[in-house]
Amino acid sequence: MARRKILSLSSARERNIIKRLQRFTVEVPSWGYANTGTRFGKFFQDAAAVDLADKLEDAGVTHGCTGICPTVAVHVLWDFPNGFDASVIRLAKRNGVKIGAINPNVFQDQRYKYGSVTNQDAAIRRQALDHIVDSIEIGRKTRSQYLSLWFADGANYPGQGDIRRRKAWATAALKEAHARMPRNMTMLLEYKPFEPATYFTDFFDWGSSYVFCKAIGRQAKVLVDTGHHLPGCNIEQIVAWLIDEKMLGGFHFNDRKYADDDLTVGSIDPYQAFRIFNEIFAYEAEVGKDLDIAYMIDQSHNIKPKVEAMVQTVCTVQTLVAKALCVDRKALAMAQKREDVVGAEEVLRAAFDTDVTPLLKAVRKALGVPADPLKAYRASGYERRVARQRRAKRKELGLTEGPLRRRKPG
Ligand code: PSV
Ligand code: MN
Repeated sequence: MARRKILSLSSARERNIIKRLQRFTVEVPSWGYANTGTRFGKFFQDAAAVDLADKLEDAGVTHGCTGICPTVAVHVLWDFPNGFDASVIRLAKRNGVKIGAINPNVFQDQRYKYGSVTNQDAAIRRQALDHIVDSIEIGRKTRSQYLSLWFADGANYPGQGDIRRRKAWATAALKEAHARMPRNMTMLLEYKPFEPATYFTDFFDWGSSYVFCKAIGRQAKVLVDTGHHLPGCNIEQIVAWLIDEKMLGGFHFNDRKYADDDLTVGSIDPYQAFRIFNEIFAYEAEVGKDLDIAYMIDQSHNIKPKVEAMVQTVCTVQTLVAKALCVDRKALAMAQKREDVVGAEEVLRAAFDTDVTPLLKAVRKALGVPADPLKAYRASGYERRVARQRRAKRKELGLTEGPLRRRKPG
């Protein structure tokens, strides 16, 4: 059985782990702070963000507690419904964060019923491309490193669309977008096997994103959303291949049980997230430098309080990163060489079973954040305060979304 290890923090190896943890950051999504839910409805929360200012405030609090999420991904149409206003850059700064990945939205307009960049109508493809180019311009102003693309394009019925022509249209549009990007911007191309399309999606798996990226240009890379795979898929193998091909652009972390459930990272299968991080740190150990990839969270909670859920998620990611950094690479290599199958697996399990609390304490001390971020956040009274403020704000704006008041019994 794998033994539970307690780290002493005295060795050079442990000091290196702490340093790597200090450099590790993960981006939060603005949409994780708003009232969101399933297609069957939303359960509204008073404390949920009303607008981008609230989202940035929540992101600032998340970063303040954890010290490792200095950037916020934005979804253009959700966050800038009246157009982009450069004052958000200052607003973000005031909250101690920066604008991160820019996510265009080419899936909500009625004209995209039969596709956006894959639509047979050239005018609709142009509309989608124009929006992506506008998003690139926003990214230029906010100095964002990433343009993050997800397409709902697909078909619901066999025979509905010409698969190869759609592929060609998407490639042409994204090549054009790529040509408009600043040199320091990376285009992240996400995939998803189904939903909302049910027969096929045009960007359906890592292979399709890889093929698109290769055709689009050097600044296009694959984005792995951990919730976007068919059951049983070996995600860490995909990650290892993409690393090896220098095509891994970033992650959208979340967990899933049945489909794209948007569950909290590690709530269902923490060992899978650990195995993904293990592939990343195995490569970093081999080449002696950090991989340049975007670590991002993509979760929208219908039930959990938003900021609490985000702090919990960020801490879970950090814990799993710490565990993956504890893998004894030399012992693993030796076990693999000897074909010691049980021994090799035990090396991984020992790392996964390591109590990383002392490591996390040391890292948080160095970052100047509370030793227990979730506890500190809960004790801060932030949620109660913003619930009051945002209730009043909704009333003033005439917004009806808000939880039903509990009736007094009897
Ligand atoms: C689609 O399911 C997705 O994963 C994309 O990343 C979107 O941008 C995001 O979710 C919206 O919630
Ligand atoms: Mn995603």
